[in-house]
Order: sequence, then C-alpha cells, then structure tokens
Amino acid sequence: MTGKIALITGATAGFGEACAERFAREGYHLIVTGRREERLLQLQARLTADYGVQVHPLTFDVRHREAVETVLGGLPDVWKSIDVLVNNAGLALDLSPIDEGNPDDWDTMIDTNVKGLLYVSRVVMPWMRERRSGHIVNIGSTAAKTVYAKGNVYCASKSAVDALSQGMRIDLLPYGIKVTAVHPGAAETEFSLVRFKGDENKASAVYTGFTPLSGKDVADVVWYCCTLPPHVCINDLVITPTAQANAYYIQR
Ligand code: NDP
Ligand code: 8X3
Repeated sequence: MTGKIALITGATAGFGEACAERFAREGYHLIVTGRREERLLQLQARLTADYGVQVHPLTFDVRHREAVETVLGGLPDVWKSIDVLVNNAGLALDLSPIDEGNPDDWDTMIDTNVKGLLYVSRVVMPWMRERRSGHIVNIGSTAAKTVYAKGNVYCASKSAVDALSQGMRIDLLPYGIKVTAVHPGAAETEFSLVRFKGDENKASAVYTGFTPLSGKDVADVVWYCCTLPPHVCINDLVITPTAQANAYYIQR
C-alpha cells in the first residue's frame, strides 16, 4: 500500500470523525477506531467512496488493555507503518463537586482519557520508533489548562494528557517522533450529550449564546499541525471559540 497512514481513535463522532474526513480528503489511508462498529463501517464506506482511500475499522474499547493489545497489535504488517496517531477517544461524565462525585464516573474518565491513551500509544510507539518517524497528536482540553468548578476529575485527566504529551516528547526525541498536544475549548459534538448522560436540554444549554467550535474547526487545526516540515513541531496548541477566553470565561 502506498501513501501515508493515520490512526484516529474515537472516530465514530465529533473530532475523531472530522479528523478522519480531513485526513481522507488529503489522501491518507486510515485506521479508525471506536466502540460503535456500525458507525465505523458507515465511515469506512463513505470515505472509501468519496476519497478512494483505504479505511481499516477496528472496534475496541480503549479501556480494555487486552483488547487494545490484541486488536490493534494484531494489525496486518502493511497497516503498522502509521505516520500519524491521533489520540482522541475520550469523554467527561457529569459535573459534580468532588466530595459528591461518582467513583464509577471517575474510573471511566481516568480509564478512557488517561489509561486508554497510554494503551493505544504503547502499541503504536514501537512501530514509529522502528521507523524513526511518526507524529502523535494527543487531544487534551482547555480543561487541562484551567480547572473549573465541578470539573475536578475530568480536568485532572486532561492535565494528565498534557503531562504525558510532554513526557512522550522527551522520551521519543531520539527517534524523531513529533508529539503535539491540541487543547480545544467548547465544541459542539456529542461530548455534552455524553457528559449529561443523554439529557439533550442540558447538553444544548452548554452552547447557547455563543458560537462554539465544530469538529471541523478542530480537525483543521490537527491537520495543520501535521503539515509542517520535518524539522518543525507544534508542541502545545490551545484553540477556543472567539467567545471563550479559557475553560471558565465564556461571553454569551
Ligand atoms: P464525542 O462524544 O463526539 O466523541 C468521542 C469519541 O470517543 C467517540 O468516537 C467515542 O466512540 C470515543 N470513545 C469514548 N469512549 C471510548 C472508549 N472507552 N473506547 C473507545 N472509544 C471511545 O466527543 P468529542 O469529539 O468532542 O471528544 C473527543 C475528544 O476531545 C475527547 O477526548 C474529549 O475529552 C476532547 N475534548 C472535547 C471538547 C468538546 O468541547 N467537545 C473540548 C476539549 C476536548 P464510541 O462511543 O463509539 O466508542
Ligand atoms: C471539553 C471542554 O470546558 O467542557 O474538554 O471541559 S470543557
């Protein structure tokens, strides 16, 4: 297979799906992952038809280390030459004061946003190391930069993504592997619907009174980070709607 390959986790919705569309448009072959297989198959059919690229869907839960190692680790050799890994799969659950937080929600956020990112990266990094080339883009959040009320564990999980991005950049330095952390602010995807466990009113209220980012806005920035010459690496990039100053201040 000739051409570049991108692996995008969490490609069944939001930023991941928009990144898949953008990278396919640019001619990348794609490995797309998520738990909702039907959506991955629809994405595969659409991107293959629209852009003529090859799309390899992988269905697994990033929290399950064995599944990540078996399913991702079992990729055919031709798909292991991954040029770009976008660690995007993630979520927030609820907004609650830390003394009233639900430990099951804490587990899910930490297991997905931190441990899932680690498990996926642990499989892919040696392939990049062997080729002495590659680019890892980790999706953090403005929540990594500014802690807000009731955001406690989600903010901590994204701070961990920030720290891990710095750690990866140091440890992968000898191999010429780029590591970029992209930290978006408020973006209207399925994120708030997931956070508020299907409550559409609560979810849409998050985005009233201002124009939020779209998945496409974030995908354009991720793509831009991947277009720079080999000697240039964007380390850390925060992108917000113009109406947002940080995770706390939004002009509505
Ligand atoms: P969406 O809910 O629209 O998409 C989340 C994606 O993550 C889905 O494809 C989902 O796939 C996948 N995912 C979630 N949990 C798992 C899991 N356990 N295993 C595998 N895949 C999983 O949200 P966004 O696109 O907005 O979010 C993408 C990333 O961006 C997240 O890391 C989020 O924290 C971050 N972010 C979002 C912001 C926003 O305002 N929207 C702002 C800043 C950061 P499936 O359900 O099929 O498994
Ligand atoms: C998502 C943005 O402000 O809901 O990471 O935490 S926020």
